[in-house]
Amino acid sequence: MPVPQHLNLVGGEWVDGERRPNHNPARPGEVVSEYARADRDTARAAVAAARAAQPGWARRPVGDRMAILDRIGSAILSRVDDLAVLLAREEGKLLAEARGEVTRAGQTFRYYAHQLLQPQGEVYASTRENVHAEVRRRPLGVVGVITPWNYPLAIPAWKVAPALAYGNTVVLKPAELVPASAGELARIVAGAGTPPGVFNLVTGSGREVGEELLTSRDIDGISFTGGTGTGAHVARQCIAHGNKRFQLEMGGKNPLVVLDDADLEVAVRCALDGSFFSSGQRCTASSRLIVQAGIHDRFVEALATAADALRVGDPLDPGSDLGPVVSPDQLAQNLDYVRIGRDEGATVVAGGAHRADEGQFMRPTLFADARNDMRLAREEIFGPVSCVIRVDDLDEAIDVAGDTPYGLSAGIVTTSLAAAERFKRDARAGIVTVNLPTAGTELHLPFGGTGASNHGPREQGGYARDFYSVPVTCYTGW
Ligand code: TXE
Repeated sequence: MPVPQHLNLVGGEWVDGERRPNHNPARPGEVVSEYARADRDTARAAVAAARAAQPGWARRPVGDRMAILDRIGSAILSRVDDLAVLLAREEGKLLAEARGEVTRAGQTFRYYAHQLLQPQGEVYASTRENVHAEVRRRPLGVVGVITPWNYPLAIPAWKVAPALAYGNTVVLKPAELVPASAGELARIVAGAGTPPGVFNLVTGSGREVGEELLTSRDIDGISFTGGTGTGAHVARQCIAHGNKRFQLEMGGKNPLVVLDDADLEVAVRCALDGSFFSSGQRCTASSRLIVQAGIHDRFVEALATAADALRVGDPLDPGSDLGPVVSPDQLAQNLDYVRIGRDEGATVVAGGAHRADEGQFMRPTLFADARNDMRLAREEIFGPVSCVIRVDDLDEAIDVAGDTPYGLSAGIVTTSLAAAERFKRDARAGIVTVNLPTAGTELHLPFGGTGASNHGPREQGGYARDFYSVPVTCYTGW
């Protein structure tokens, strides 16, 4: 079978660059696709094309923009099977999860097509005589979209779709580990009749191509998802270079609280999913399990047994529960944290060992006897590694859950309505779940966190408009 080739898309033209292979994390010798690496000049040309196309795109009738977004969404949905296989092969998530992600991406484009029929402004009573007061919205302008590897199609979709819907043009820079999903997205966007320059793709390094987007005076805003350190750099560059608007979605160290009154089966199911599924490579993963003393031992035993029973294997094999870790670097980082956890005095109760012949496959690893001040409990690992922290009561659980620099998602497993309501009120996170895993969100609801997890307006749902458009207050005298 020929290996798919992906080029950069600049002003409607396919632009070549230094060719690089993209490998399958489940079978490191296997080339999934080949991509053309963009350099700084290509990135500059993409920004110029987006700038030139923006006024015309913003003036297109909403009906045209809707039709194009709807066609993009439908094209993605018509290709769920092949896009999911490609995504699973390049990122390593299970085929079933990849199918869910592709479907989500398609639905997201269709959702924003229809969001354009919602009210787009507000009328106020003026305090003055013969004055009309209203708030309109205009597009932000040219948006640079910088995305990570863990959701190669869904994250670009939930940034690009609202950006285009609200009249912006886009330069997308995906993570270099996942160029094929972004390359296919570009083909679909171009094939849906999107005018040249409205959507541009530049696949290259953060240091060169990403940096060009951050420092360009022709970009009005950056939407970024990735590591917290990179996010802080994005923020500094955006302020220094034209005071660009920026939106940052970063890491998490998300707590799942399990109270004594919890249904043990529900608690184990939530912890297993939140901690280990997708190999823990979700920013909403639960990596701190905060468990009340009365249920603690039963919970640890049941979760360790369930974790040990998970089958780690090829993402295309329907018998696998977990795929590989995305890259050798990520595996090394995960194993480093397993060593750190042991050195800090936590106890491995599941997994914990890795042999060289296992390649990038890592067994889910669970620590007991963790304390919230350990690095194991404070730093984002982004792998199938979780730890249990014992607490006495709900008050302590809420304190420990909130004692983190992050604040993306937080969950509780309880049968007490009062405890659930208190947790929803007091948990310091942007997403709170009750009797559900901390991961797993819906496209029409706002997504984002607090603290080191987030900066700027929420993504997804109707809230996305706050980033991709600018309110303009108009007073009209008559
Ligand atoms: O992220 P990076 P990486 C976390 C997770 C993981 C760590 C590193 O802990 O182990 O981050 O992952 C681009 N200017 N998350 O290396 O480096 C980069 O090319 C402009 C959490 O993938 O932050 C990529 O497109 N852009 C996370 C994007 O930023 C730059 C998901 C993210 O890369 C740049 C992924 C620069 N100077 C990782 N440097 C989540 N919250 O979901 C890099 N980039």
